[in-house]
Amino acid sequence: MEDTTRFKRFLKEGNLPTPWCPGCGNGQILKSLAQAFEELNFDKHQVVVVSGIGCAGRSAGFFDLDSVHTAHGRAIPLAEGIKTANENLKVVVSSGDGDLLGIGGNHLLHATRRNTPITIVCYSNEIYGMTGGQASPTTRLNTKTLTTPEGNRDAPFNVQAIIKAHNCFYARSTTFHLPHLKKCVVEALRHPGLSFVDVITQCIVNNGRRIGFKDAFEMLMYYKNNYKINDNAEFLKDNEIGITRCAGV
Ligand SMILES: Cc1ncc(C[n+]2csc(CCOP(=O)(O)OP(=O)(O)O)c2C)c(N)n1
Ligand SMILES: [Mg+2]
Repeated sequence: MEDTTRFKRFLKEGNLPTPWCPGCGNGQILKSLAQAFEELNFDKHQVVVVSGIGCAGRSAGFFDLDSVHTAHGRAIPLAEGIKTANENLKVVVSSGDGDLLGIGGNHLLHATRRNTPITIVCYSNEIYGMTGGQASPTTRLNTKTLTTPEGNRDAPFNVQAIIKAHNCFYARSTTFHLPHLKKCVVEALRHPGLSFVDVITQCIVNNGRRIGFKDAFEMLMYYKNNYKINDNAEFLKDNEIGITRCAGV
């Protein structure tokens, strides 16, 4: 019988529980990453995980691998440096939307331009979670946050368009669609160039409650009902999750 617990070899179980709030989706993403490493039968010495700052930024410390918890917004250039120094490593960035698209946004642009062969997993809770729920680059239009009490007036970043502008790999999933999320990470890790997995995840404490969700379960049910899987699209619609096609790869 298949041993479904083998993914745990990639995690520091002794450090659990994580500091994340009850109901937070980050643990599911952490687990999906470890499961994807296991599915690809990675050697522990072959993988490095890099995080920036924020709730999601704490994720690197829970991997029983070489990992770095670096400065805010600097996970991508650090990962590129590691990859440049040792191209045999699988270098995975595991960090938040604010970290990767806000403060580190410029690095993301240039990493896609270079198509550096790293995998970036973005914990997209649509706010700056750790600091209390300020608007982030992924906050939706008209959404109330700590810094936009009357609703966000700015449209969110079109992350997909940015990644695909340089023909890098883009996939999107949610913390409700766990088998799909793992599949996205596995395919991203198999991709020969830069790959980006956009994971929509619930922050009930600093986002969900403010926008009317009673608990994390309601947010997950919203993901279930709102998102349809499309794994064969050139470009995903707003209500779709999936693995997009990459020309020539
Ligand atoms: C240079 C710098 N600026 C600001 C901060 C404050 N800060 C800490 S965490 C954080 C938000 C991180 O948001 P995100 O990357 O979305 O992660 P989340 O907490 O939502 O998982 C900010 C602004 C910091 N630590 N360093
Ligand atoms: Mg965030």
